[in-house]
Amino acid sequence: MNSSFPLIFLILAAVVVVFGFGVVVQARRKKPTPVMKPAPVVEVVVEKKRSFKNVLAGAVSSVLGRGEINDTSWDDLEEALLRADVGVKVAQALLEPLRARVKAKEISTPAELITALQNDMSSRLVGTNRELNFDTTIDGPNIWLMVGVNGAGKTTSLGKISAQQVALGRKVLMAAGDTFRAAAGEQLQTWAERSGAEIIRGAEGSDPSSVIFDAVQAANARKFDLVLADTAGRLQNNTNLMEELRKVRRVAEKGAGTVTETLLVIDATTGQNGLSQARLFADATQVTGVVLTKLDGSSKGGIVFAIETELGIPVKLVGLGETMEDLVAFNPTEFVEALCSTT
Ligand SMILES: Nc1nc2c(ncn2[C@@H]2O[C@H](COP(=O)(O)OP(=O)(O)O)[C@@H](O)[C@H]2O)c(=O)[nH]1
Ligand SMILES: [Mg+2]
Repeated sequence: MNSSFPLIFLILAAVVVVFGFGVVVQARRKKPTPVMKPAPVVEVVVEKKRSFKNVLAGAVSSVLGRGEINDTSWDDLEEALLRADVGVKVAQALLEPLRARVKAKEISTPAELITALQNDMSSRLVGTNRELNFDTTIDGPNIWLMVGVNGAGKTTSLGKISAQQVALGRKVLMAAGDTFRAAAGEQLQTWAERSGAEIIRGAEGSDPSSVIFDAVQAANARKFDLVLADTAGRLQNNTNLMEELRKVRRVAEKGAGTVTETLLVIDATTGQNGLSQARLFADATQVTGVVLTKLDGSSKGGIVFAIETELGIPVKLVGLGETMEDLVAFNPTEFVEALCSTT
C-alpha cells in the first residue's frame, strides 16, 4: 500500500501533464499566430525585379547601330512601338515631338534620340499614384472588387493580392462572387488556404451580389479589414454583365463596407483587343486601377501606355507568372528600361 502510493501519484501526475500539454497544443492550433508580420511580401516581391520582355530592343539596337538618324530610324521605332502595342495614338504622340526636336537640331545623334524616347516614355508614366487604396478611417471593411473578362486572371490575381495583404497584417475575407461555375469557387478556396485568408462561398448559380453582401456582413461582424471579391467574366443568365457588376457594387456597399478599389484585370497578351473590352468595364464600374496580367512572355507590354492614355486608369499591379509571388507593384522606370534594354 505504502509503496504503491507514490506510483499512483506519479501516474496521475503524468496524466495531468500529458492532458495539460494536449490542451495547450489544441489552443495553439485554434488560435493562429497574430497577423502582424514584420516583412511584407510586397517588398520581397518587388525586390525580385523580374524583367519584362525587352520588346523594343531590336529597334533600339538598329537605330543605335547607324551613324545618323534617318528615315529608317523612324520607321524602325514606329514599327516596334506598334508591335509592342502602345497603340497608334501613343506612338505618334511619342514620335512627333522627337521628329521636331531632331529637326530643330536639339537632338542630333541616335544615342540622344533613344535617351529622349526613353525619357518621354517614362515621363508619361511617372508621377501617377499607383498605391492600392486602403482606407483606415472607415468603420466597416474595405472592399476590393476584381472585374474583367473570363480568363484574364481575376481569381489568380485576387489570390496573390490576398497573400500580400495578409503579409501586411490585414485580416482578409474572400467573397466567391464568381458563381458561374462551381470550379471557380474551388479555385478561390485553394487561394484562400494558400494565402491565409478566409472565404465565403455561395451555391453554383447563386446571386453574386448576395454572396458578396454576405461576405461583407461577416467581415464586419468578425472585424476583418478587407473583403476581396471575385466576380465572373460571364453570367449564367442573359443579364447584362455590366449591369450585374453595377449591382454587385451597389449591394456590396449596402451594409457596413466601402468599395475602395475596383481592379480591372487585363490580360496583356490580348493587346488592343483587350483594351476595347476594358473600356466597357471602365465605363460601367468606376475602375480605380488595372492589374495587367501575363506580362511574362507577352510581347505586348506597350499596352500599358495605351491603357493609361486611353482609359486614364493607373496600372497598379503587374502579373508575371502563375504562382503566389508573381505579382509586383508596377514600377514605370524599371518597366521602360526593361522594354528598351538591349542587353
Ligand atoms: N503566365 C501567367 N499566367 C497567368 C497570370 N495570371 C493568371 N494566369 C493564368 O491565367 C489563367 C486564367 O486565370 P484566372 O485567374 O482563372 O482568370 P479569371 O477567369 O479572370 O478568374 C490561369 O491558368 C492562370 O494561372 C500571369 O500573370 N502570368
Ligand atoms: Mg475566375
